[in-house]
Amino acid sequence: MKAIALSRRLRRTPFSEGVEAAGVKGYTVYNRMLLPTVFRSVEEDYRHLKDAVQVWDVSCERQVELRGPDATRLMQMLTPRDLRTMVVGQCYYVPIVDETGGMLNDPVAVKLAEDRWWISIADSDLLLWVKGIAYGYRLDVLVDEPDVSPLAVQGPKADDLMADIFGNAVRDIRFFRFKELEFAGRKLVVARSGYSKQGGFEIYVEGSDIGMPLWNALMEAGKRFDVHAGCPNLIERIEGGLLSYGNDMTDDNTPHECGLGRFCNTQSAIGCVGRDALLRVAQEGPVRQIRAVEIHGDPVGGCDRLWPVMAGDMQVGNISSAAYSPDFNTNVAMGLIRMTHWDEGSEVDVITPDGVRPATVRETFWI
Ligand code: THG
Repeated sequence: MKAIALSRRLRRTPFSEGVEAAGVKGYTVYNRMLLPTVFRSVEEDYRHLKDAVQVWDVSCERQVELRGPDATRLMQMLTPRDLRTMVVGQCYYVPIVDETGGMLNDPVAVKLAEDRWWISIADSDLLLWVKGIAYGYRLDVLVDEPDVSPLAVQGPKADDLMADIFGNAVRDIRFFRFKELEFAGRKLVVARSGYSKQGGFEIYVEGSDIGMPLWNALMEAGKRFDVHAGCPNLIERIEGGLLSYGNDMTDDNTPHECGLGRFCNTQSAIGCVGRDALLRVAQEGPVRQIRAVEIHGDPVGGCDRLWPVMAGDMQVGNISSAAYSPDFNTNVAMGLIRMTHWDEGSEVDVITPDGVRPATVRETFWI
């Protein structure tokens, strides 16, 4: 593929200068913003993520801010996860559904105050849907995209590096909780979360002007931990079963098909616009669901279109993400699999661009 043209429509980030200086080798586009995909090689980045600590420019996880008396009411209209027990200082992974129960996004919701939320979105134009609902229901709430860019610090040495910058208070932040901690005289939201299974934090960098100062501080303090610029890693996220909106699911899928039923309390999520539709589909249960799939044989290339999953002549699913895993010495993959073949150990064939491969359906992911 040829290089992609840059323009105002493809947004740079507050950290782009640092990303380029670190030798970024590839990008994707996410929420119309640059998202690095590789620095050294996907395999080297993977090894380093599991052994050390990386700083990730995930500015493309844009925030939809809800502010005002109806902010919490609006947030509950968007998701079938019951938010009533969620307290200020917590983050929730929340399916967002439309009126048919179709997935519109799978963001992290951050409860900043009783009347103020950030929705840290995956790759779809959620702002438009949220503004439409706020206006259509005449809600007393402001909805906009603030100047907030997440910077993730991921890997086994993340606690030590973050403690150097923000103090030992970071060590006490619980999973999916945040504290407001100071950098350069500014209070920043620092959460224990991130798009890897290696542990770490996300700093919601409020104000683009402190982007590079924070990036540089992390890189300087991180020298003794072998810090490197990194990015969400394809291999590691498939091993961990982390879904990628637009790749592994779309608005054609319900949260239950995505395996996100554990984040739905549809019965008690009063106000959710997709509630009636989801109550219907939850009653029946899904007939296809995202599963881990082990593809046997030589390493497969990345998956830039759906690969049919076959049982004899019958198509029983699709692979949406795949990569060779050095740690598990097999091709790890995920995809929607019909219920007739979704049980642990089901033997299937995957039609990859370079031939048909035997594969085994798994009930759990690798990490
Ligand atoms: N962090 C933040 N914003 C994001 C992402 C993120 N926006 C885009 C994208 N990632 C949204 N998708 C996900 C997918 C998975 C998780 C978070 C966001 C995730 N899942 C954990 C898991 O499945 O193991 C934990 C879920 C839980 O137990 O609550 O972290 O990464 N800010």
